[in-house]
Amino acid sequence: MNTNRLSSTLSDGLNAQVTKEAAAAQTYISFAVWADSEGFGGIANFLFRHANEERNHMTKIIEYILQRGGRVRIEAIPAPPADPLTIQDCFEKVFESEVDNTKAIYKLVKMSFDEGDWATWNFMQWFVKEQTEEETLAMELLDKIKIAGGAAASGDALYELDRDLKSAPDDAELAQTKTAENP
Ligand code: OFO
Repeated sequence: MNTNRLSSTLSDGLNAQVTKEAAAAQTYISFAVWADSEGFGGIANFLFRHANEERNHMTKIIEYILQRGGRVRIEAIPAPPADPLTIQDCFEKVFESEVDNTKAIYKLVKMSFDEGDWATWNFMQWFVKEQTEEETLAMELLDKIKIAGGAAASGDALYELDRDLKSAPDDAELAQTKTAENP
């Protein structure tokens, strides 16, 4: 008896997303290693923590596929992109990578909608919200580097940014999660 509740299209799509989340984790790790070797331990710490979030996303999808009786395929992870040139370049690449991942998530949402697979559609809504948070977080990084002076940021400004990011929260607060009592 076939107990697999995922279509082969969605199974392929979700498995591809498993690899994509793993690739995102590798990208954050490689940027963290780069930042650390450039002397930015606080930024490295932030990026390492974020790599763990990406691994959690990967695990979340793996668990969902298994829950639905599907087959998980663990595949090769593509190599991370080249090292950033500057902290600004690093944050720009983080933003681009998040937008790219958001597009992949939206495709899965559309695929599940088109198939009427409401369980997967419902599961994917968590990722839609998460990607909004991640894009906001990446935009905040870009704002911070802009305030620090962008590509021409001084040593002092970068020092402060590095110190702040060491203890910055991993999640961005979304306007939609605010309430009148807790604005
Ligand atoms: Fe998995 O959220 Fe970023 O990419």
